[in-house]
Amino acid sequence: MFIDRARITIKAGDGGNGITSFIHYKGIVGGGPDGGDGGKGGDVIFVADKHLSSLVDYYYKTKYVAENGSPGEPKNCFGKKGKDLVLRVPLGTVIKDKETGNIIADMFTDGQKKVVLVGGDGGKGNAKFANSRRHAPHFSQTGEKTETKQVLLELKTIADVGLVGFPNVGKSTILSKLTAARPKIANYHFTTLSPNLGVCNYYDDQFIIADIPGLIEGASEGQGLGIEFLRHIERTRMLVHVVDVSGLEGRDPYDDYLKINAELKKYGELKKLKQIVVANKTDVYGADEKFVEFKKQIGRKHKIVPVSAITGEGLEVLRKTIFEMLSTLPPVKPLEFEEFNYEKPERLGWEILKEGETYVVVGSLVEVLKRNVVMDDMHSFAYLQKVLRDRGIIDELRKMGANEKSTIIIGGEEFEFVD
Ligand SMILES: Nc1nc2c(ncn2[C@@H]2O[C@H](COP(=O)(O)OP(=O)(O)OP(=O)(O)O)[C@@H](O)[C@H]2O)c(=O)[nH]1
Ligand SMILES: [Mg+2]
Repeated sequence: MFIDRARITIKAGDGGNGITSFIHYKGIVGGGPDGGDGGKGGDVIFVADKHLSSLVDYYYKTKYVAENGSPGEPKNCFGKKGKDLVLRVPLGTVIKDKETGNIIADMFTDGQKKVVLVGGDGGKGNAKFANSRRHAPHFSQTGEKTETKQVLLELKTIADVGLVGFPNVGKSTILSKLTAARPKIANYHFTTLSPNLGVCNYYDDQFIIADIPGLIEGASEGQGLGIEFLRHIERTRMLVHVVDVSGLEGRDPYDDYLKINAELKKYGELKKLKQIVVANKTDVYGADEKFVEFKKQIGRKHKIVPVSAITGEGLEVLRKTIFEMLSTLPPVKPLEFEEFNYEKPERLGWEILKEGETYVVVGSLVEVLKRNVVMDDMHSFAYLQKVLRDRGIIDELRKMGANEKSTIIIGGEEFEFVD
């Protein structure tokens, strides 16, 4: 199954908790704190891999969680770091934040790496909280918790040349003759159901050709399979527009040519691409006359190359014509976008919510305090008061009218306001 879009849930590992522990040897009483820090959680990293061609793995499995860091250990031992989670995606995969649609990365070159989510920091063990006044801290910090995110993966094939045309005109046959690709070929419409890529050699050079399902009138509005796949030729450098000049299907080549171009124009981006028109199936009886007329109708609008994909006639001219046009065009470029990165939650922000005489302090600072402070430890509580003072929270409470009768709630604990 060809899957070129997926929505997955990812989460970096949580940081491991720091622990509270004291040196404990036979015969030693009241040893100092020796609780180690927790390990950092694993990151979620995307890597572009040229050996992959679809996002099918992400269709079947949609939840990806990196390993958590391990808790710290006594004797000042650090907890183990959580393993990073590496997600491999085909070249051309665009990673977007589901919520905002912002682009996080365009996985354009083989081996390209992008750390999309960073693992949580490990919490500090109680050994880290000891100082000259606080010899035996009975508290340690819990590890940083990470958030779950949803990302969209969208494959936008990277190729130099896109093959377009009505169904059954011989696009896949041409690909199979110019490259080593072996797409399915058959005498009915919509044989090709997903893009095929092939590498075409031209002396020492190479270029990549993408064959997509046939387009029909209304493709740009969603008719047939078209719209799903036009995306795959959006970032090609030029198009090879294949037209059947045999008249085998009773259609008029020039009419087909106009219709396909009208669809490309409606799709937007594609109309800017240069194109070579290929008049295919010239081996069929009567095709010669049709070709002469078709060529007249096209005039000087586009270069036109007559070929028979079946007999191979004209294919070397086509190869050369494509190469010559490509050498005048700029290389395929990654998307231009403002890179979006998930921020770690702002660690020290706060806000005071007031309801009657109750003041609730919220924000990430509170989360950090909750992790750092053990309310019934005297030293720890003194630390809390100091932070509240230093961060201007006490001043702000006063400004908002807090007094002895007020209740202050911080991280679920109630306090009286003592100025
Ligand atoms: N006589 C003749 N038949 C051809 C030629 N090229 C392709 N065909 C035949 O046309 C039919 C369609 O060829 P495909 O290559 O599958 O066409 P396609 O454009 O990829 O078709 P879809 O994938 O359905 O859009 C097959 O039966 C081919 O053998 C040609 O040059 N001459
Ligand atoms: Mg085909």
